[in-house]
Amino acid sequence: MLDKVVIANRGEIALRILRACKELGIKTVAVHSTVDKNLKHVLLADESICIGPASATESYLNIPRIISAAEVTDAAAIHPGYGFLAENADFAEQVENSGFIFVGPTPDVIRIMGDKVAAIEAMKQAGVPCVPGSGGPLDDDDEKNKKVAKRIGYPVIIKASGGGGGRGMRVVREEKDLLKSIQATQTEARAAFGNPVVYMEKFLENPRHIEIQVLADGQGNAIHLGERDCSMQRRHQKVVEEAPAPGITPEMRKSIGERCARACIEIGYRGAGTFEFLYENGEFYFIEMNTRIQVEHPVSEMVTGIDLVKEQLRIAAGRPLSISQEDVVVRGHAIECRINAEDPKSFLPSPGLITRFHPPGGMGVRWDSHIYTEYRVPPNYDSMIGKLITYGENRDVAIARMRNALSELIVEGIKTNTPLQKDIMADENFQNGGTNIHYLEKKLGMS
Ligand code: MV4
Repeated sequence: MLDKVVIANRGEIALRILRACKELGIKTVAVHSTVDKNLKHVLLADESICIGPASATESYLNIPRIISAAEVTDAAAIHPGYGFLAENADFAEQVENSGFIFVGPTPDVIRIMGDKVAAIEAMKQAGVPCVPGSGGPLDDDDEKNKKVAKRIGYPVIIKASGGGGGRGMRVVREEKDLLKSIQATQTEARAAFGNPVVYMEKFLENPRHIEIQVLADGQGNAIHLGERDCSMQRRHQKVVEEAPAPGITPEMRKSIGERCARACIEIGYRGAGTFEFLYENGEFYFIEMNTRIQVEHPVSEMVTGIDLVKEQLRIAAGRPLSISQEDVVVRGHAIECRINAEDPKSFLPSPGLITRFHPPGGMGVRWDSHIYTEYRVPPNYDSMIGKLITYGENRDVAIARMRNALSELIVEGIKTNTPLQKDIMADENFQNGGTNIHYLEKKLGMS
């Protein structure tokens, strides 16, 4: 097993990684900014190094400082968590070139998945169902682009190849708007991502966002851990996630999951990964792949009993997958509510001192968070302060436990989105299951 791991992240995921390391007997190094010196995982780590000021560009995004921390502590590997440098191929490459193990896929695979046109092409080749589209970049031939759109059928969506996660997209409903929309998206993409390449897809009006969790060892073995439904979102920020996705049968799960696992083997994937799909009228359409551990990974862990972060570390140590597909059984139901330090109505961030804190508990309740009484939420980073996850033998039990757990959660001194989460859990349409990606924004617009 790895001897020592640098945790190149902060907050709840840094603590989550630390816990997995401790279970595996791996020593830990916390690297942190000045304002994060009292984070829970920093206090629990074997060693800690301050790598810079609060500004993420000078600390959690500063590649030389993180690699230097690995050097001075003589660590074996660096775990990037999510966000920050997790999907930065140059970082993964520099980590490897400095003689350390990057806990994640190879730099070339990260690079392919960061280029959405290349990612879609790779998945199409590997037999993963994709959205009908241009099948490559759009060029400057106006007549050709009009023909592509006509073949796909309006409405279409123009997306930036360097984008992803909802950045750099434009819906086009009629031919008269096509050319100026392509140009505008190209201009935006060049400015935002330094890459003007755009592509075209059929625009799906009311899909759900369903994603498949995979694990691969880079030695010819890959498995899937079923799906998560992440449709409950606002402005591309997920609010609630669950596993399994309502209405997805074991046969559908096996079919799409096995295609993702097979694709992992074909592209030489290593580590934990997520295939993002839009799901509409009973069909899955691949849109993007995430090459990191994701915020919502606990719901997959709860329904399969597999510790995804421990698996990441075992794979990074060069061990072949210890689990086979037959060992993976999706049982019961899990829901995650993201708890953010924000105003539940305006959604403005609400950093500051937590004056009182009581975590929820009880059977089937998991609280993944770094917060404590007297902890100060800094204004410099993402506003997520914790994840409340409940498990039950079925969805109704998971929801009932979530409603209890939310009512037990006490965070005082700052505002949180707990009231919004209580509203969602009490919502009849959520309770029925299967709401689409537009549901929450429509609900918030009405109320
Ligand atoms: C789409 C789409 C409809 N049709 N692609 C937004 C985030 C990025 N990952 C892809 N996104 C979308 N791509 C086609 N062909 C609708 C969205 C979309 C969306 C997707 C997932 C979750 C939330 C969303 C919210 C708005 C739009």
